[in-house]
Amino acid sequence: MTHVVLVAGPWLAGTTSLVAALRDRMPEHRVLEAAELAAGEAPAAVVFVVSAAAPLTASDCALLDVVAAGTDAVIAVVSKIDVHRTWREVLAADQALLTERAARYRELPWVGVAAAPDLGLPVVDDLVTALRTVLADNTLTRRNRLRAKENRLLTADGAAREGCVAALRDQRAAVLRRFRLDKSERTIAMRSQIQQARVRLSSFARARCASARTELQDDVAALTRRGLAGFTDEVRRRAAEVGDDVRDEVTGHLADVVEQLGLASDVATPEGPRYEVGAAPVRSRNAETRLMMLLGAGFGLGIALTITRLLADLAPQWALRGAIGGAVLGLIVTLWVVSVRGLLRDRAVLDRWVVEVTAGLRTAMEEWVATQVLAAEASMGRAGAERDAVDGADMEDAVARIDAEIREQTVRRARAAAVRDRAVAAVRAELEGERLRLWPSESFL
Ligand SMILES: Nc1nc2c(ncn2[C@@H]2O[C@H](COP(=O)(O)OP(=O)(O)OP(=O)(O)O)[C@@H](O)[C@H]2O)c(=O)[nH]1
Ligand SMILES: [Mg+2]
Repeated sequence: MTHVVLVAGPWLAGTTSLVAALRDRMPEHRVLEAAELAAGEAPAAVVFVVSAAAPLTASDCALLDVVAAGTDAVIAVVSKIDVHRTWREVLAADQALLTERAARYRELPWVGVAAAPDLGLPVVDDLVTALRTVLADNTLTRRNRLRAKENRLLTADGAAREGCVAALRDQRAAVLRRFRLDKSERTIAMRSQIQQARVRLSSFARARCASARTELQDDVAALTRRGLAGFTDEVRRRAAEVGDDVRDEVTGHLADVVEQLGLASDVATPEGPRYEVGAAPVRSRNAETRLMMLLGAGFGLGIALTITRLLADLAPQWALRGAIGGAVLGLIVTLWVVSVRGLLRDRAVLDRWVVEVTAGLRTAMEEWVATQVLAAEASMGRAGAERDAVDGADMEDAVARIDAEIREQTVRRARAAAVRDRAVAAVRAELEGERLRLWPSESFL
């Protein structure tokens, strides 16, 4: 009967060489390396190869556990005995190590081989003999089946539940991580939005004040004497307009930010910023005005005299009328010069005043914007904290649910483990029975 023999061992143990040698000597069986074993295919016997160069390491033992998990017939092999003269000591040390590890390894048959010696033919006779004995044993199939069953009992159920608990733990960690991440992401987003709003809104306020100043200066440049009286009201109206615009922009933008951040905070529409514009400076009748009048009068007198003299020379019969006309014209010119000069002076005064007023307006607007942004920040901070609290409660609920499930799984696992232990004990008892039949004097499970 053809059996599948698995040859496995740690790195560079000499597995491939031994497989070649065994295939040569036992063509009636399929000798495979671990990688050649089809999924789900169970070997009838396992040859575990370790080099005679050094004793087994912990990872080598773990490898043996894995390859021998579903097969009861295992033969341990120390390889390269042609070059390692101390192979018997190494074999004894390995044997002692495995005896410590598990009861089932206590009676493991050990042989030394040299599958690819530097000189001469392969030395695998002992192994071939041992393998043939093991494979010829009529309890082999049953023992392997029982060992596989024990392995399934030990791993399948436990692995499934372990997987389930591990998934729950992952889920729990993910919930916590998401909450922390969301929270810090939101905090960062809020800070950045508030900073942007601060910059944007104060620059809007500045720009709006600058445009108001330009407009008012244009108005001043075109101001007539009649318009002078109403100019203060015009400036007040414009200042109020600027205040309204700034308020609309600020409330609109802050509401957008609140919406973008998905906060429940309602930034209440505030009272718009108000800036008290004082009365325009009155025209003062000071020395400058008097000087202006004097100069105007001089200019007018000059014109009057010139006209009078001109007419007296050219048409003496018109001299009297010319003198009267000249005097009238001189008077008119005097009044005109004085009034125009006065208007220009008033405009210059008002221009300076407009600059002062808009500078004050700008400061007031900037202060108001800063206060609003600060208030909005505080209110959003509160709303954010409330939302975090709600999210935190949700997160705690989710974590508590997962914890409860983990507890439930653990209890279920403990119950299943108890059931499984009884089943494994039964399988082991059966296996021991088989072995006692094979080697009546020993008991070693
Ligand atoms: N002297 C001597 N060298 C051997 C013997 N068996 C294998 N070697 C040498 O040990 C090295 C590894 O042999 P492999 O058979 O490839 O070992 P392996 O376990 O398949 O190695 P990996 O697949 O690479 O892990 C090679 O250089 C072999 O020539 C032996 O019995 N005696
Ligand atoms: Mg190999």
